[in-house]
Amino acid sequence: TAKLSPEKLLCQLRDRVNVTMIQGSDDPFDTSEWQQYLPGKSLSLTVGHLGRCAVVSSAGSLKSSHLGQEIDSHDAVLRFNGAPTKGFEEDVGQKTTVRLVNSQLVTVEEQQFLKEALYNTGILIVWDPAPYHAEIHEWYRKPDYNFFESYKLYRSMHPEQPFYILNPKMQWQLWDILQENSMEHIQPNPPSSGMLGILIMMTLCDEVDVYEFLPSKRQTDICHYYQKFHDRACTMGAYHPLLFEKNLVKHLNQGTDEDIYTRGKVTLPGFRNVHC
Ligand code: NCC
Repeated sequence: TAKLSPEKLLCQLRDRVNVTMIQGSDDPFDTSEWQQYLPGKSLSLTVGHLGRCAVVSSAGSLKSSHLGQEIDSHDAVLRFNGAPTKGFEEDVGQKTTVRLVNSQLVTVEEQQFLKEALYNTGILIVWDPAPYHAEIHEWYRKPDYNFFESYKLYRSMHPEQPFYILNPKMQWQLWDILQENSMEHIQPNPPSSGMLGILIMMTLCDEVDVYEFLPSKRQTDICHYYQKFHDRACTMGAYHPLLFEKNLVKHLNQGTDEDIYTRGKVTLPGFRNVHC
């Protein structure tokens, strides 16, 4: 299959990927118990109209980037999993508007998740790998990590902090588009938190700057800017179709190659500015 033009691809993403959060009216969640836990207000109402947004990957190449001020100049900043700002402000900034976490972190690292202050800032969103195009109730019975009890516990400890569950449908709608636009066969594993976060911000913002998802000249085997751990799979992907995600994002970039090289920066339009 031939690759779609960037314009057509943006339309496919806008029209076929349904970025929604689980609501109290969604089938297995429409119980009185879940009504107490799920946020009453929608995500878009909670964040309001956002202009320029930044998505900050957790890549080691953010180290010594001095991008902190530039990142904080955005109206909203999305970060991932346990990526800290404290002590790294110079390179990654200090603003956190949304934090997207995977269900593994919420369950396997539950103790840290429940006690570490870094999770208490901004809006939290958790996602879990669902079976390919599964219905919500099928996924609910068999989540990849059973994070629901931990979610409820966190909600009762921090009732004022907005905390959403990403509707799992979107991961496979996005995966299908990744597969259709790749020459090779992709393993049927869901996209990375990075790619999901980019789509979330494209639905909420006028414009999205993504930092160090496409690696700059600072590219390194160091997995995260906040850890000493080395693993090339972090940048290239092993479980997640990271390489295909990065090719797609490169194809959609409206910024310059120079910005990728020096700042690891890609600029994408928000879906409300995509005209099909
Ligand atoms: O490492 P992780 O991702 O938290 O990184 C968040 C997103 O940043 C982008 N990234 C990261 C490192 C790197 N060198 N290059 C990058 O482009 C990716 O887009 C990535 O998604 C995840 O996607 O949720 C992931 O989570 C970790 C881990 O579960 C969490 O950090 C919590 O501890 C996974 N690592 C392991 O399971 C060991 C990782 O595979 C995917």
